[in-house]
Amino acid sequence: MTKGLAGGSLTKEQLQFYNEQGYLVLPGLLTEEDLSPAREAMNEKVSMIANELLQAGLIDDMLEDRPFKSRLAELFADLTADDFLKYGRSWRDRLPGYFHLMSNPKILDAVESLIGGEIFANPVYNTRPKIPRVAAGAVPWHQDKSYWPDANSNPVITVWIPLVDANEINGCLHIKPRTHRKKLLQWHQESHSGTGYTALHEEQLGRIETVALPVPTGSAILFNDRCLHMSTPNESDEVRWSVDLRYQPTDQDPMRNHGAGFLARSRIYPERVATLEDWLAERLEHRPQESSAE
Ligand SMILES: O=C(O)CCC(=O)C(=O)O
Repeated sequence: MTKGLAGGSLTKEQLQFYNEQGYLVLPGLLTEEDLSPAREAMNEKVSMIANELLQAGLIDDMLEDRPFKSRLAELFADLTADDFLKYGRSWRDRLPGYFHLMSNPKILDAVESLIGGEIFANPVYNTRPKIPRVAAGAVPWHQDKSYWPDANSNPVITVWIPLVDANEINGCLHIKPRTHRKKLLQWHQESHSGTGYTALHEEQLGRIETVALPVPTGSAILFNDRCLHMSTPNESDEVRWSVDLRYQPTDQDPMRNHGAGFLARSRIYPERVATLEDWLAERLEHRPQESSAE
């Protein structure tokens, strides 16, 4: 495979595939070591939830010895979808593990191939603990842009990463290739999951085939915020853990009303790249120490 012309890690063939098809799968991009800070953050949250359930008398065992892939599912096995959704259908906790993952050079190298070396990590990042039997686990067809219709930011690149093997049983991502240059379609808010996902009607999907994207742990699926995608229900007994991270060029709308993103990479101003402390403090701009009096 030949290296692409732009900076970044993608080959010419990968770039060509992304440009034509509107998505790209990078199998096994990340190692266990790359994923472990984010997994730690997820474990921390699960323990917090287990403790709350215990205090509320909803469970009598925090299941601390259970593996990452099943503990959360087991905690809610005898509870209702509403009990689960109290914690949200997806989580956006500001825990260090997520910053480390979002700043991972392997991810940024791939993104750099698509948008160049000035990379802003968009404030919208989600952990998705898709547990069995909860309708909100299945995400209807949508374009991510429907969640920020007024934002002047284009492209926003999603990097979707599973922390367990994602397959057609536990509800992997599905995509409609070549939809990445579409305009924003008229969406509606669905009402059956109880969480108000944005959704499209069947007749808006056109005749383009659907591609299921089963991928092993640590793979990355890249696509932009116009590309049609969805995920199916989790029919397994375990949790389909994933994160979706987002990046955009630094000259785009930082979407402040969605939270504080951060400067993840700058080839021009490397000294301005956010530190963990900047991110935890939700500082939007990161300047070198000596120029802070400007
Ligand atoms: O992880 C999923 O099931 C859906 C993800 C998704 O829709 C997204 O990342 O925009």
